[in-house]
Amino acid sequence: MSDDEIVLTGVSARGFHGVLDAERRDGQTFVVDVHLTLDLSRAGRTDDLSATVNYAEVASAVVNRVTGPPFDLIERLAEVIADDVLAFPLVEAVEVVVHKPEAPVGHPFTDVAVRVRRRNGPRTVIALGSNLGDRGRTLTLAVDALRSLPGFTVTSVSPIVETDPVGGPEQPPYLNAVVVGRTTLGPEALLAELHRIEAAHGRTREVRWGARTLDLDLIQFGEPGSGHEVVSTDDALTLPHPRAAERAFVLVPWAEAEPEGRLRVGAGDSDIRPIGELLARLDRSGIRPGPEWEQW
Ligand code: A4P
Ligand code: MG
Repeated sequence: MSDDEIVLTGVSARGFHGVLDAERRDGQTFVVDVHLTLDLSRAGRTDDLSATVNYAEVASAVVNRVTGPPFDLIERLAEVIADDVLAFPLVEAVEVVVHKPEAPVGHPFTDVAVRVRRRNGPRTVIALGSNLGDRGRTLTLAVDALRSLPGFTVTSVSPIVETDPVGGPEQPPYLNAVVVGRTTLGPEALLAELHRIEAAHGRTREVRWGARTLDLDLIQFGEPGSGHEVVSTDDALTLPHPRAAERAFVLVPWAEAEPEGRLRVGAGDSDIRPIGELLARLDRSGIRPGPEWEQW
């Protein structure tokens, strides 16, 4: 992890967090400090804003959370701010301190605060598919579930595409999408969470069709070629997903979510290919724009 930091302290705004009625009614001042860990050497060399994180945007994200829907606990407020900050590109880790200097403590005091430190884990690509039920709604709920999954930070969501079914028995067209995120969960734990989300959102009476209202596939775990990459031939979890490279319904939305994405197609270093290159060989005629995402 880098030794460099951006330090933003004393961001203050009025919020309505707390368990007491008076706190919810009257609000109070919250003060937030954020330490972002990221490699600043490229920004230092190039003087280019895109090589770093814009701290004004971080401050806006903090203020949006402080002034946004109220939580009971500042622990929760700190957690969601940490999640938001980890979603900025380049951020490796974050420390968030939320101060509540007007808290109802019942005694003279100067300040009370919580401090959380969170790290960004390996980059992970998840493909979503649905061809039964209210497909767009199901995909939206699945992305919602990923956004609120502890240990998983969504960094990019593709548009939805509608796709002709590939393989299997005759079945209706799919809606597909791709979510790119970072996770501190291990690959097996993440797959178990994906199965839980499928079960919670995907299993209704349509089971008789033998198809699923929601399919969540783990396409890639860890940046290929990096120390985080997981390669596995285990049937219970094959990584990268063995059929991803041939599937336009995965690669088209992935390329929209992460144009610079790369996928391993074999064991060697030269087998890590830009997804754009893989896509160029595929027939995309069965892929068309899908509906907009429903409101989050
Ligand atoms: N499994 C192993 N590796 C993985 C992985 N990387 N990600 C195991 C997810 N699961 C993995 O999967 C069966 C088992 O695969 C799991 O228990 C898991 O431990 P499943 O999701 O229960 O079953 P499935 O999805 O019906 O089977 P399968 O073989 O994964 O099907 P696919 O390949 O996902 O294909 N056409 C279009 N246009 N769009 C689609 O989304 N999807 C499919 C399903 C077919 N045609 C499609 C689409
Ligand atoms: Mg599957």
